Parts: sequence; structure tokens; C-alpha cells
Amino acid sequence: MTKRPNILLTGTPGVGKTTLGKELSSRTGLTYVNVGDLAQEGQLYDGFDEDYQCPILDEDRVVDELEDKMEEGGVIVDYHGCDLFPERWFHIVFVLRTDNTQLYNRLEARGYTGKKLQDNVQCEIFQTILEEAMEAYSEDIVHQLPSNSPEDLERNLEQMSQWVEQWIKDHN
Ligand code: DAT
Repeated sequence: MTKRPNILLTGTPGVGKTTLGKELSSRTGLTYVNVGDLAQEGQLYDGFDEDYQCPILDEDRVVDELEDKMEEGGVIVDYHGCDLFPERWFHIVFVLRTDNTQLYNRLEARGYTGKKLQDNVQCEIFQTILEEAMEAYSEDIVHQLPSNSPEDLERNLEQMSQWVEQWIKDHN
């Protein structure tokens, strides 16, 4: 069977992971997995966060749920965090980055207000997810990509598709 890489797409909510991940999946044939949706479907939760009014992910059950698929390879994982996944799963990690004003507008359009809106924009300003990724994975597999415009999206898609194609050639 053809070996295929696993990709982690991460970054603050609203940076464009889902948009990019779904399109990359259709261009490369890799399987797109949205961890938020997976948790929702399987009710993979452990408690409720009163501050943010949202359920808390049961990380162990999410990892168990994904393990077989990841072992097989060819998965694009989309999640706004990264230190819950085993390091061995991923061949490359992309951290999408968006300018503050842009991100603010996108999250506001999504209906975020108050503390939730502020905390997410601050998360991007402080590069929280980038630092988390740098700590959780080998720095040479972690790549930051700008995600501000449709041109950025297209450029990222082209670069990532090429990377996937090359990886498959090199490993088969
Ligand atoms: P995420 O999955 O990271 O939460 P998303 O894919 O849902 O983000 O995108 C959030 C919004 O931003 C959505 O309305 C689409 C838009 N968007 C995504 N990538 C973009 C880009 N490169 N340029 C402009 N808008 C983009």
C-alpha cells in the first residue's frame, strides 16, 4: 500500500485551518479530520468549561479514536491545539497565522464576543499555538504560514500539495 504523510494543521481559531484543510484534502486525496467535529460526533468530552461555556475535550479518547487512522497515514488533522497528539503521528506541522485586525473581524463574524473574542485574538498576538507547536514537535518540521488573503490560501495550497507529492515519491 502507498505510504502517505500525516499533516497537522494548527493555529488560533479563525486563521483558516478548515478552509485550507478541506481544499488540501480534495487536491491531494488525503483524509481531512476536524478534531472539533470528531469530538462532537463521539461526545469525546470530559466536563464543561464555565468560563468559555464549552465542553472540555477528553484528550485521551480523542487520541484513541484517531490512533488506527494515523497509523495508516494520509491524514490531515485540523485542531487549534497540538500538544495533546503523540509527536510520532506527524510528518509535518503547519501553524497558520493571521493579522490581528483580520482575525478579530473573522471571529466577530463567527459570532464571538467579549472575553472569548479577546482571548482568541490575544492567543494569536502571543503566538501561543506556534510556541506550543515548537515545544511539542521537532522545530524543523514546524512551519508558519501567513493566512490573511485568498492569495495566501492559494500559495499555501500549492506549496503543501507539492510537499505531499514529493513526500509520497520519496517514501514509496
Ligand atoms: P479555522 O478552521 O482556523 O477556525 P476557518 O477555515 O473556519 O478557520 O476560516 C475562518 C474564516 O476566515 C472563514 O470565514 C473563511 C475565512 N478565511 C480562511 N482562510 C482565509 C484566507 N486565507 N483569506 C481570507 N479569508 C480566509
